[in-house]
Amino acid sequence: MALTKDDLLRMYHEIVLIRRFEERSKELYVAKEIGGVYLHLANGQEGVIVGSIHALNETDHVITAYRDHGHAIVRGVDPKYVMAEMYGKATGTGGGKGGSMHIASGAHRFWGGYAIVGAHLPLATGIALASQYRGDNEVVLCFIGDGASNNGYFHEALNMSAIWNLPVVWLIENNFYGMGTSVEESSGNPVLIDRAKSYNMHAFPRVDGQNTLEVYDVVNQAAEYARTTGPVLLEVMTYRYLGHGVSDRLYDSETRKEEMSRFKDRDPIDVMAEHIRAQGYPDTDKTFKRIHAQVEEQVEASIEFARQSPEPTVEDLYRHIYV
Ligand SMILES: Cc1ncc(C[n+]2csc(CCOP(=O)(O)OP(=O)(O)O)c2C)c(N)n1
Ligand SMILES: [Mg+2]
Repeated sequence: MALTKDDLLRMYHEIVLIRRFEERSKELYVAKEIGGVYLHLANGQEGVIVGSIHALNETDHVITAYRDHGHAIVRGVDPKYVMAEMYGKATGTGGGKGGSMHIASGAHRFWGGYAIVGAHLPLATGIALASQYRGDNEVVLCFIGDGASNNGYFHEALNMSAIWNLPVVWLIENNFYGMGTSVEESSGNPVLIDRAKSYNMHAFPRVDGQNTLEVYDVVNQAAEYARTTGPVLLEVMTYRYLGHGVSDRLYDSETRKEEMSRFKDRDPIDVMAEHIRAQGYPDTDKTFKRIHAQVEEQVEASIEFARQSPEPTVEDLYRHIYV
């Protein structure tokens, strides 16, 4: 499907929004306004989130790990509810009980936000099985860290999806590291896309994650394949500009400096801006300026909303539990 001018500007807006939302979250976490043992940001990886989720239908499903703020926002959750969740407030997506790693919204078919590495992969298989069983033609987009691809869940979930021809797009977000361990150090074969062969699963060549539109295009094809034929594996190459979590330092070896500058030279915001400029729309720079100003307002409003929101009550502690 060809993207319109509005689509392109909306994607640009979302990339900038996630970047700014997370930059401000980092400041608020360091200032201890946002609590929790971890805060994982996707700085540098926004193009993967925006490009892939835009390729889905509204009725499709998204599930991911703990680096999850952007996924919720692109799925349509108002950033203020994401921010309120990070503040542990009653107005947050999980009533303040989940925090940063557990953003979810069933209404948006965004199923979270999981902290146990790889544990959401079997859930993706289950969501896809339900879709197939009901015959409602919905696809599941499941994000997988490169580190998570070495976890047992990966094998079990992908294998089952292959056996049952389930409608899943398995998307490995290869940001080169799981915490501080590189893919080369942790993987017998560091070309992760090769794993599709183990399951006789369809795969596409590696995707450039800094190019939002390339991600969009490939996920579009992959979702179509999943909808009509069966599961598919993607490996999207990207890079995180910060440490694993906000409290972790980034080891500044020569290798990392080289990788970082190579990826920062092709930052997803710049690559998208260049693409939009190349369309020759009138007043593009003015439009960008307006978008950045809107983002600033949106992010500050979300912080204000979170600050003003009530804390969960003691009674809330007893809600949404089994026993
Ligand atoms: C089962 C399990 N083992 C270990 C951890 C600790 N841990 C948290 S994140 C992480 C790295 C995962 O890396 P990756 O899958 O590449 O995702 P990224 O952080 O790069 O997005 C590890 C080992 C965990 N949460 N769960
Ligand atoms: Mg990783």
